[in-house]
Amino acid sequence: MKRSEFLKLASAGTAFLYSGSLLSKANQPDPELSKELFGSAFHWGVSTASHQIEGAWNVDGKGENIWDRFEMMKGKIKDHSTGQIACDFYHQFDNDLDLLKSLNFKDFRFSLSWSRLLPDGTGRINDKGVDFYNRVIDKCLRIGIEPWITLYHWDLPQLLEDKGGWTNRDIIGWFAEYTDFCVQKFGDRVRNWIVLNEPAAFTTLGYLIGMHAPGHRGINKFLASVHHAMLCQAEGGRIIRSHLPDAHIGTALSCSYVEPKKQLPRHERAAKRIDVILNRLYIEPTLGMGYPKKDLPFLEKMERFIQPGDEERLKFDFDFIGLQNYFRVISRPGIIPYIRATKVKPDKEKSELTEMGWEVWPKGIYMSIKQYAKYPIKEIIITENGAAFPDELQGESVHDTQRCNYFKDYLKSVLKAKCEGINVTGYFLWTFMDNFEWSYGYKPRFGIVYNDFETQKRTIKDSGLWFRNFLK
Ligand code: GBH
Repeated sequence: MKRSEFLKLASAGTAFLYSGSLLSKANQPDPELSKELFGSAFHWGVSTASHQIEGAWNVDGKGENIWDRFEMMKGKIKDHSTGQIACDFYHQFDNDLDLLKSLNFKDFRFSLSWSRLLPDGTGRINDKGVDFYNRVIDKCLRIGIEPWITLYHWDLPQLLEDKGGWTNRDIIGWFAEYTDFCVQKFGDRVRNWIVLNEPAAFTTLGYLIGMHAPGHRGINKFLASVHHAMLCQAEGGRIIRSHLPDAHIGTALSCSYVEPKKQLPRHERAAKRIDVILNRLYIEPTLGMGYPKKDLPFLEKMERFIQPGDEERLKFDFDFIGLQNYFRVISRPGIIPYIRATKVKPDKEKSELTEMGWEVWPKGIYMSIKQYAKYPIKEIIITENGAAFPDELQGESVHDTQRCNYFKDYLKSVLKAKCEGINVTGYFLWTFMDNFEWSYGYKPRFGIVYNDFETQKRTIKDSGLWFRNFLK
């Protein structure tokens, strides 16, 4: 029997055996894990993003964003869905935050929708948008949950995209205005700020391969968007710091540990190039190391977007770096233009894969933490980690055995890095409830809470129950 079939059968078997009982086996405490082992100051949270949960896309004065537009184009979203309603968090947040509290989480990461606050991207203010986030923040504080704001999680106002979006250097000014505005409105109550979410993803997927909004393809668009995103990353940090000297400021980077398929120089060089494009490109300029051109020569083309003084402007001394880990990448030499390397597809006979086709490999998060810990980073926080599996709602339960095991194994791996002395200070899982998974629509479910998108009924999955118990 193939391992993947075995795992499916095994999890179905477990679900069957334990259905009806409150705690399924996977939901039992793990003897090797306790929250105390992570220390009493450790942050335990969930991560979310505005466009994936809020819905209310054209309600109360919100402006159009690039995803609202992209979703209307034919064939962009796998199940032809949109984020127009999503989890309707805009109207349900009060109950949702109570639910989060009941699961014993103390930290909530969410992003602000730029076009809900400034519908045109700059200038005109939407007071109802400000009210909404005020209510979310105040609710968090009232029930003892610490809010963590992400300024940009991919939903650029469409009017700014019409002017070139991330490819237009003016975005430094637009983003500065937006950041300044948010900090002035919410900085009296919010201490934790994350400037960007995964610049690697929104530049690569949005401007190089066109799989995400705004759907562009091209090397120059990509390089321009990277440089401008890196300038905004640092500029955002500076603006927050200037208003809030005591703020806890970070940015969230996707990280994938990259390995060569074979121990051959050609393979090793290919792996190095992939490592640049997935990891190093987004952290090294921030640390004042410049762009890693030596290991990926086509980055020389970035030169045309660089202006005098940019090297300094790219730097910012973040309090923490958010690491988001989902999979490792095994690479070999290949024909992808410029990068001349390719990712090797994980073998589903040999490894467990998630619904996204991502390999479950808990050691990967440990390897990534180790890799980033070599840089002079003060504090590492896992700002996302999680998995989609084909969940089934059975009455009032979802026996997501695979997800329970996933979290336990990844947490052990995070703990290992922490025990080796690396300053990992928090873990935010992806994600609170099933939501709009970008170009995949609603099929992949990443939540520890199941959402019925017809009725907006939330059901705590076994993984949610496991966390409730673990965080007690
Ligand atoms: C996160 O992206 C997102 O922050 C979140 O919104 C999303 O719902 C969640 O994960 C689940 O997908 O190799 O060119 O694709 C994680 C997925 C992993 C996508 C790293 C981009 C690197 C660039 N990202 N990947 S590329």
